[in-house]
Amino acid sequence: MATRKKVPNKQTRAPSRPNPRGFGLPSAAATAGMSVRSTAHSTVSGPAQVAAVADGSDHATAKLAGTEAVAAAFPYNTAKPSEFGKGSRRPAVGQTVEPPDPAVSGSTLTESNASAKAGSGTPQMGNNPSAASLDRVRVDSGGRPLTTNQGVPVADNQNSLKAGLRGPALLEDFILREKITHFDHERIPERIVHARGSGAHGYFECYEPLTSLTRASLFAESGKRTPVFVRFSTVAGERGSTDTARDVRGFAVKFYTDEGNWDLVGNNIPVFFIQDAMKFPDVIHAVKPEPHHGMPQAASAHDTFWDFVSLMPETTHMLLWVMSDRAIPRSYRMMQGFGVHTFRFVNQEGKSRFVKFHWNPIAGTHSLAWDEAVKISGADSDFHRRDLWEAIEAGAYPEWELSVQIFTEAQAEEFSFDVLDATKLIPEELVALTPIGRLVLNRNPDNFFAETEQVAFCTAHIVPGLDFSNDPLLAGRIHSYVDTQISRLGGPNFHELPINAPLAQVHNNQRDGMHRQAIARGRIAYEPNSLGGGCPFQAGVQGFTSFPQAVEDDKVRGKPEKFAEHYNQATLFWNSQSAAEKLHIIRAFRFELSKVQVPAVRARVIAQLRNVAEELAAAVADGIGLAELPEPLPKVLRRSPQPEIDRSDALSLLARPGALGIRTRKVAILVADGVDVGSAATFHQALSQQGAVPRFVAVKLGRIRGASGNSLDVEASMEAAPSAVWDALVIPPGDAAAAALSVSGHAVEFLKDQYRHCKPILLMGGAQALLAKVGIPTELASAQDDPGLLCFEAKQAEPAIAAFAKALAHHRHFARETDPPRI
Ligand code: HDE
Repeated sequence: MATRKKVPNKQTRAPSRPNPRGFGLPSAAATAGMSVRSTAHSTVSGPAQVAAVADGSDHATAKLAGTEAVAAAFPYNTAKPSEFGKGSRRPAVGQTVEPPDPAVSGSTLTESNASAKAGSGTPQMGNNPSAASLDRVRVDSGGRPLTTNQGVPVADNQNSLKAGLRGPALLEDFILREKITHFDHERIPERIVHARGSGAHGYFECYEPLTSLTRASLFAESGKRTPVFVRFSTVAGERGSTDTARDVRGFAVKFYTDEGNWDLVGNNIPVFFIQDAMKFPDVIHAVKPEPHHGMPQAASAHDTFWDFVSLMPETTHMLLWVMSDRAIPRSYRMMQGFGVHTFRFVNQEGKSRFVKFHWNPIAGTHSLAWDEAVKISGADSDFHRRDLWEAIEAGAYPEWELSVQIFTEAQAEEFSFDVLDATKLIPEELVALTPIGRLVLNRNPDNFFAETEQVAFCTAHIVPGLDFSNDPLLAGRIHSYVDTQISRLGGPNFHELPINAPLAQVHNNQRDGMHRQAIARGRIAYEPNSLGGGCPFQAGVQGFTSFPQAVEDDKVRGKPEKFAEHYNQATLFWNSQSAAEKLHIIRAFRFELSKVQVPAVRARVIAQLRNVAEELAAAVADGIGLAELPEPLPKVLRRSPQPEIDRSDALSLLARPGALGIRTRKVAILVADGVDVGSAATFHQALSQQGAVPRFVAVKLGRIRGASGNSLDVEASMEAAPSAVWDALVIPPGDAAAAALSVSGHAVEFLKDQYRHCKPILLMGGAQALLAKVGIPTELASAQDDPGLLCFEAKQAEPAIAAFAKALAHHRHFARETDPPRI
């Protein structure tokens, strides 16, 4: 960046400015000097030459002389040549000079008059204080009386103002009216998609300098930490919809880098439904509640969605992912994130390589069972929001590793698919993942609305060192995100909302608009200028420069041929799933299509699936009672490109069990009067020590009396926290307790659901009798032992805990699963 030269003000000595004086009081000077002094106070015109004034003068005259000096330092625009031809590849740094006195670039000579509101009277030159930490706006009301929005203390917050105690309320009551009016306008439009979400603060830490690949400052040093705000979301549901709907999850990360904000607005699925932004409103209209009756909420299981996707074969690959367990994650902490599109890294020399971004959770990838997700929706529709919040509050900070796939244009040419097609991924077998850093979420927001609701992610927010590819879906997004904030957040100044404001300085000539916060000093709102010393000036090549990709072609509406192959990667995904995952996909299609009322639409989906895998199409057809398989959907390409691989283990959820073991897993210890309190406490303590989250659960809150006279406090009731919200179950020894639980419908259901959802179950001593009562088979359908169903004698606490921890770390025991479930 150019160093700024201060312009000496030879003509006048700028006096110090305690306050502006001398208005309209010409001294006994020469006529020329008089003319300068008088016109310095007037707006009509100016002297032919300012240089004539040499004596100590008043502030206005000094300002005029300083302005003349600054303007004279710009005899012409030095940056012009770099606008044209080859020169435009390396834009010049804008010319700037530093004014001899701050008043020269100020708005008003009165700025030195300080006040508690107007400020110190000393301008903060070159600083935008709104680009700073959230401390500047965080409010705490401790020890403060209630006030109106104008800061007037409120004497009585109970009663409106009336004419007499039983008289009519008075219009004059500005306190009541302000309170109610603000309340009336508390809501803003929800996001058109991804309305339901939860966010957290944290940081991104770079492993090693990536300077050979990118000049992005956040990747420049090992150990460098960049603050982030992350928002996870579902797509289709409205703001108050359930967390555990079958849906794609948003994974949006705002990096507050020191060269501006970068938003990586991704999903937990690496591909998308469509290839071109032109179809986005269609796919969203199809999945959202049907417009005539507003149903169903947060669900793709309805006619319009399946009608649309079965007419759009490019959706097939994504459909396989959305019908898989990826779409019902156990926790936001346990899902991957993907940038989806191909982006560019650009290094200091201007060399570019393609890049795809992957977030991999340290907690591993884990999901819910569909029946469980449905039940959680009733028990706790905030399940994912609560999980994220509580994990962070407890200090179990969620963590992901960021990896990249780096490849060249030449490599991309060779692939059987097009890297600009967002319905395709790049298998890790073709381009390996390189870990480059980690993301840690370590702070919950103070205020949901101010932070999580008002955060505005935009794919257009990128920083030097990164760039877009020509993915036509991405192109539409670059427009859409800024645009949508204007109606959602009420105008073009949403970037000034504290959560959106960058930490990097913001200086430009954009002005005005609804809810403007920044108070720009001075009269300059254009560039080039000489009157403001050229500031703010263009940064030149150190600023963001677009990668100069060569483009020469006809203007057309269309897609490259490789985009027409829609099934290879859907088949790859199917082939790469474990048996249990395949069963879940079949069941998901069966469930969704059972909700479709038009048989022709159901049949069309089967025709679509026949191009993925015959076994899948046949199983789903059987599940919906379709006796005869329809012809497969016709393909556009006569000869499909040959895929490079037909199986990729990394595409299975089981590929990433994670490194957390049993940490943060929620374990219900079911208790009733007569329980062995000592044993129950031992389990509680041992599991807590290993980082799990055990709770004593009973029919109702209160105190449970143990077999030997001691007692324990119930921590949750089965009504308030039923089986589905727990990861595992322990029933401690105690014959009387087991007998009491066996006649409780809640307890029976609890045990049955733990079993049905393939969760680890530990039954101690007499509790084993409950198996028969609930009808739980002690062996798998294959007649083998069920590794998730553990029975131990009352005194075997130690081996029982060890075996249970192992079973819990395994997460789910799908070997138990049958279709339909045995109980
Ligand atoms: Fe979005 N998307 N999207 N999207 N998207 C929005 O922006 C859009 C797409 C994603 O937590 C909206 O601020 C278009 C792909 C996330 O606040 C809107 C197209 C991916 C979020 C919008 C896409 C996403 C959004 C609505 C196709 C994964 C939530 C509110 C051309 C890579 C961000 C908003 C948050 C939100 C438009 C496709 C992810 C309307 C036009 C592909 C995670 O601007």
